[in-house]
Amino acid sequence: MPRILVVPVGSVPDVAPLRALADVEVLAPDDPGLTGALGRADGLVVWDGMHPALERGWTAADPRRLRWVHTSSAGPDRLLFPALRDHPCVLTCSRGVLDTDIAEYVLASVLAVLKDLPGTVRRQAGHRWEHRTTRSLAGTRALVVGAGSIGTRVGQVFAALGVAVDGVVRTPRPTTAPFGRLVGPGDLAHVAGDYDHLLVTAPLSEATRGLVDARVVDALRPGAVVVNVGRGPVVDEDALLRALRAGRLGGVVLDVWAREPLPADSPWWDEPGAVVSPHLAGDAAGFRERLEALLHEQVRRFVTRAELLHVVDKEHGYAITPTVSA
Ligand code: OXD
Repeated sequence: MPRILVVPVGSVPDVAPLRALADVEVLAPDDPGLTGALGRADGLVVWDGMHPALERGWTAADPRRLRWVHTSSAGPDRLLFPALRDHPCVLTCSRGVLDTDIAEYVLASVLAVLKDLPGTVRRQAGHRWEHRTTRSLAGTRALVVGAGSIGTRVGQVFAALGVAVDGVVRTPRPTTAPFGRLVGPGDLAHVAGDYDHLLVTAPLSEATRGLVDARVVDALRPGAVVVNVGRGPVVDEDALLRALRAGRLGGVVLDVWAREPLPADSPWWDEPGAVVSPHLAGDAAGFRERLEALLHEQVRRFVTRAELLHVVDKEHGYAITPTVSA
């Protein structure tokens, strides 16, 4: 039976169904036995986060033995440290599981800003009945930065409500629904001003780090809404804060941050035009069970040498299709 090491960094997955298929060892990331266990593992599952001990202990991962690493995260960036990138193992991630919930969260974020729900809640706290005019979603334009699996779902949800949706993609490809137009990252600063909403869903890689920079932020149209559910370092948070404070943006909702948890002294906490969201966009009730179901399917495939799902292109930092076996 293959040996699978499961390292729960946050929550602990239910591994009971896996025990019939593999010899499963569950070890906390700070367990002194971690390095030894890595050395005898054929497969490694990193659950709910990433821990520096894994990178430190990585020299023990036997390139002739360890064939597969899986992360419960949708975005694999935290596991793409140089030694794992160079290791021959196949890396898979939990692509697709959270897409619909993340899309709903992005929609809720934009609607909350357009309909000024935070303002209404603030007035309610002061028992103030104040009529205002709000903004419509239908008829607006959205640019989705990162038109992958999450971005496409976001695009579908917005398009269904009458929003014209375009996307930014690294590799040029023919435009298909829900996108009306797909542009490359180099065009972002030129086109950003054409949109009412900038919706960032991109994974973190060398190509996307800092992609939404000060030039892009400065190009946004007055009243634009910015939402980030991709990765914090994809956007220049300082440039966003400056634009928000200058009254140039309609609102900013950030679910992911350059530093998580957001430090207690971050100026964002007290920013009235911002929603500080603690990296939970996709975590609707039942999400852990859905991630476990994918894990069970992956282990079944690994053990039977079938093709694994959601294999990560280690160079570019996101999941690719087609599938491969390990
Ligand atoms: C992520 C996740 O990758 O929450 O951000 O899975």
